[in-house]
Amino acid sequence: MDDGITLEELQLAARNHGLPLESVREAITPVGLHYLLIHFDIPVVDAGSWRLQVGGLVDRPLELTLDDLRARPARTLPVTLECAGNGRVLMPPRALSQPWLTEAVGTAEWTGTPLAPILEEAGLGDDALEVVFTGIDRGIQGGVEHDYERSLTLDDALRDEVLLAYAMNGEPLPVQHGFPLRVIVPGWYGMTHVKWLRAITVVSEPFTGWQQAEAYRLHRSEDDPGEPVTRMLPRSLFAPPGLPDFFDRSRSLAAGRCLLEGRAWSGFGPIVRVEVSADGGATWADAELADEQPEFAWRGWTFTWDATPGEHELQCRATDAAGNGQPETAEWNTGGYCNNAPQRARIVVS
Ligand SMILES: Nc1nc2c(c(=O)[nH]1)N[C@H]1C(S)=C(S)[C@@H](COP(=O)(O)O)O[C@H]1N2
Ligand SMILES: [Mo]
Repeated sequence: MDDGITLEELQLAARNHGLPLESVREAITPVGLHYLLIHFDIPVVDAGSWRLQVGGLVDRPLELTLDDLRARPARTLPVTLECAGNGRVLMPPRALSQPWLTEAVGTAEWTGTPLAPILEEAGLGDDALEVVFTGIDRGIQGGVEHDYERSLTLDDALRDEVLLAYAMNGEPLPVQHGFPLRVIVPGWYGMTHVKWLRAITVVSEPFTGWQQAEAYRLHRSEDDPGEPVTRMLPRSLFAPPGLPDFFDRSRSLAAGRCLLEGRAWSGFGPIVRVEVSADGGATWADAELADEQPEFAWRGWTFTWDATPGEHELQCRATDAAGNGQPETAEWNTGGYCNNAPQRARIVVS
């Protein structure tokens, strides 16, 4: 960390919490432990009068109630969501925003109805290029007042796994996670999964709203246009072993065999390898991967560590089937996005 956290960052951190790292032990994150990121205010929505508008370049605009959506074919998928700003504080000089360390992640079972058949029913116009998702929430960021809105290309929006989700872990969406409806775009960083959805609009030009064109791009300097942030890079986390210190979260552990438990994910395909280092990244050894990995959720792994007396820095790193790994240092960018450098934990063994 380069310098002290500001009051503004603390204010954001007190609203938006991460996954307690010990919860990495659970394949499905309990609702209250899933990370949260809310740019503006949580809107209060009356489900009875709420409607989803499907419009823009379509032949037949639709207006759907929550009951209409629930009556359509349903699909439940475990999906790992991670904020694109995860790791931001560990990428100096840090961008002033939500000051995440490594825990802006969670995996829930999202239930909803596939988006593609709804777009087909509405009938896509010939000039259709992108689909814009608009949330009810509105605020100011970068000096610009706007609704929270993001777009996907038609190809991405029409993928089978893209859902309009009304339930999380078998319960109606909690208000903080987007009640009554949100988009789930498996494999993509969190900003894509628009909460409190009110409109889906088909457009013929690339969408240039603030959250699309200004935020979530990898600018290497202020005037670098940069590439858009899209799918999640590989990352892995472990539940820090031993006893935690309340104040600095360091760990004390008795010498001997210690079972490390973790999970790893990537938006570019299954995880094929996880490695652990107990000497600050000097040497690495392979962890054992769980037999199965859901297509869009993290993969469990374990590692038996022979903990010897002394002070150790534990790290883990994952590789996906596309060959992407976790770099020792991720490439800096002005927003502090996509920092998938390995998690580190200080352990004192005695
Ligand atoms: N409408 C709306 N959708 C939103 C956001 C928001 O502020 N407003 N935050 C986005 C970001 S940046 C992330 S990381 C995820 C967080 O989802 P969660 O709070 O359910 O974990 O929601 C995304 N969808
Ligand atoms: Mo995010």
